[in-house]
Amino acid sequence: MGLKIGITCYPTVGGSGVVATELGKLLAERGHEIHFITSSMPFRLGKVYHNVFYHEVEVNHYSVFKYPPYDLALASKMAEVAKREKLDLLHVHYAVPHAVCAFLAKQMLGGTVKIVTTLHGTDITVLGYDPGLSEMIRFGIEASDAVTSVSHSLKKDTQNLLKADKEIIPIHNFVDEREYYRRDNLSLKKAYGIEDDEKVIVHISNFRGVKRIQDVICTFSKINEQIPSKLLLIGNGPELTAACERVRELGIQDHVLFLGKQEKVADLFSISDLKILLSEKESFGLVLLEAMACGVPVIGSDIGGIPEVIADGETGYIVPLGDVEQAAERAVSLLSDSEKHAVFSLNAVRHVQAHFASEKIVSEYEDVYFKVLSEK
Ligand code: GMT
Repeated sequence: MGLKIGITCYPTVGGSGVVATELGKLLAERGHEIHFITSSMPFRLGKVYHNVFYHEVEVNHYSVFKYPPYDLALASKMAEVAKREKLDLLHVHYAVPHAVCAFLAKQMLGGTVKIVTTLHGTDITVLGYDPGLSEMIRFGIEASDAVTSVSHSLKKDTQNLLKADKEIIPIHNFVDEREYYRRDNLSLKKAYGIEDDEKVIVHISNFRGVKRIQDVICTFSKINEQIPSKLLLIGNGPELTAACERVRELGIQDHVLFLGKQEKVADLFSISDLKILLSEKESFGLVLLEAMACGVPVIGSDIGGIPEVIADGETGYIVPLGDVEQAAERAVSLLSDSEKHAVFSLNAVRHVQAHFASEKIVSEYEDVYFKVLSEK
């Protein structure tokens, strides 16, 4: 039976917006009717879907309010769309403010719509430490009909930090295999001025402090001492200026390419030999999955959900947080052994297919939907 589902996410935040969007597309392909309710268009659908709709949350600016009331506008839009379109459920990504807004919308409707909340990380591992917000986050979780988390680690963090009395169902992230696969892209490598014999290391993030960009640069510098290589830094964010400075200090500016935000990252993974993500907080690390799907082995820190994504010693390596020596050592061992690299690359693709296939993960979300709808 096709369901009518409202989806709300932060359209510009990154991984959570990508997962919410991709999930909506794949659910639509399975015959569900999808209504995105967000502040701006969260996606490029790539084609027209007759059963995907977008409802923009507009916030009017009134001089009496110091801050525009986005949360109220969102709740109101959720209630309006749910009522008019007869939605079965609202699937919100992030507990605050989205689960709380959905609860308000549900109250406005007399309880006729179900709420499924997916926790992505920042709402728990960053905002959860804010005493001014933690009670509200717990409320959003407990007011939901079902709660999922993108990793077992995030489930544990949520339980430890918020002591929320609610079942949390871990559902891992996924990638759309039609987009994330390795393609022949030698001309792109050439266009960037990268020599054939140079290895390409890639890092993608929003350059927030938790991503520890300095560790990425330091690791690369050590790799580059032993192996001719280039570092692709993709994304924008608060630490970017400091990153540029560090690159200059280390005298490796000819080896680092700052590419800014990019959309077609599968094309960039296709010219890459290694992906590194050395964050201090990472509930999942969607970029690791995207890289592995494109046959790129990965090195990640031993925190959060990263060990659930990387098969250590098979698809890449997990290294202690902050241990740039070990990260560089592992990278050099992999990049200097072409046979080993080829095995890791194949393992990476297979690992994604076996554990994070979109078909499997979307079915897990559907099971949650049907379960909440079967309950009173
Ligand atoms: O990593 C970020 O800063 C963005 C953030 C987001 O909300 O999009 O990413 C979180 O959700 C992603 C999708 O589930 C996860 O892959 C990221 O690991 C998670 N980020 C953190 O936990 C820091």
